[in-house]
Amino acid sequence: MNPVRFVMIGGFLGAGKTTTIGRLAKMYMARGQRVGIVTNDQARDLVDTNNLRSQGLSVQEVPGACFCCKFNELVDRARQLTVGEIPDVILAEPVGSCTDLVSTVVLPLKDLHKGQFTVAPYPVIFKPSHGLRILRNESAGFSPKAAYIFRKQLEEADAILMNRIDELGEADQQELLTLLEREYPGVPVLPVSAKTGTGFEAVIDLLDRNDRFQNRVLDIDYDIYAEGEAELGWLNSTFDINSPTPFDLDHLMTSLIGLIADELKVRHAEVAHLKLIGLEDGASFAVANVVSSSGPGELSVASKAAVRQLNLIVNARVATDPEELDRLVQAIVLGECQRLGLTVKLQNTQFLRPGRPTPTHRYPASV
Ligand SMILES: Nc1nc2c(ncn2[C@@H]2O[C@H](COP(=O)(O)OP(=O)(O)O)[C@@H](O)[C@H]2O)c(=O)[nH]1
Ligand SMILES: [Mg+2]
Repeated sequence: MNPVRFVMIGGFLGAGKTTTIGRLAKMYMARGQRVGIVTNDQARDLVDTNNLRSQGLSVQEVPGACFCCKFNELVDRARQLTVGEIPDVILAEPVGSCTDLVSTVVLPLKDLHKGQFTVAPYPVIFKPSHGLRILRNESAGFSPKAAYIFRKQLEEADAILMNRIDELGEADQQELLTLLEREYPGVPVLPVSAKTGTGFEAVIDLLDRNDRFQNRVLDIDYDIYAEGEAELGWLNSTFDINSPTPFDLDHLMTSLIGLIADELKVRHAEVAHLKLIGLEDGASFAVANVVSSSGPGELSVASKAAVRQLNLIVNARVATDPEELDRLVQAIVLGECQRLGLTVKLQNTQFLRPGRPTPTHRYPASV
């Protein structure tokens, strides 16, 4: 068996990793390659997994902690994708608040599993909404400890994908290029839009390269990293929604994301990423996102469907107490469904402050 290409796409919460992975998967498939995907977060029922599976992609999930702390499970999941039809490429999405991934994932994979995988260069997606403020040394809405993670992620990148250029003005793009060049000298910056596909030929070319990469082992303070992680409360809730008559799925998703985002704004709780997926039994689905408190909620995947039954999943990372976040989300979902005459039942909810990362391996230098 030929080694499988392992492509990990890094970047902060809400930077555009899942959108990028969906797009890359289709590009690889268009050139005749088979693709498998591994997603990762603190628990099960991930919006991203459901989103990518709903696009017809083959996805395995590593829940419970980040790839670095679940390295063996990452390798197992990647191997599971090779049962049956062996993929040519595995696309992996780490948790958006995780860093030090070169040392804890890329280098161990290259060293311990070199017969099975060849590891592509490691690109990190730059998120302009928080990133512009962080690079200008302004407050991004959360503490400097979470901003520390944001900076460290970029510091270990083989290339920086400057995302959302579809909505960045010329002046902001220029300023960002200057700031990134100053902060991360010598690191290639690729302007892209995961939404429109602009710049993605260059991303594929980069990922195909086999020259010497993955040398950027971080000098990192795990105390600050752990405190930054813990600052961003984590919530995962699922609801069953039913109605005797069909209701407009996109309308419900748009109103829920708006209501939750507005309430968080009132409480000055900065959103790193808030995402909802509404799934009708194996048929229609819609996805809604908010990626910062300064931006609007958006329906990123519209279903254009009227449904009677819905499984709603809410995943959130917000700079606030996770228990309060849980109460707030439940109150809004229950209240809005009641207002619309829908029956709603909470299926499952989990909330936490992520604990200190304890990587399975940590390689101090390039292998
Ligand atoms: N306008 C625009 N929106 C984008 C782009 N890339 C991602 N998004 C949106 O940003 C949000 C978060 O994207 P996602 O891929 O889930 O981010 P992740 O948390 O890094 O996986 C979604 O609403 C996407 O539709 C882009 O290039 N342009
Ligand atoms: Mg994602």
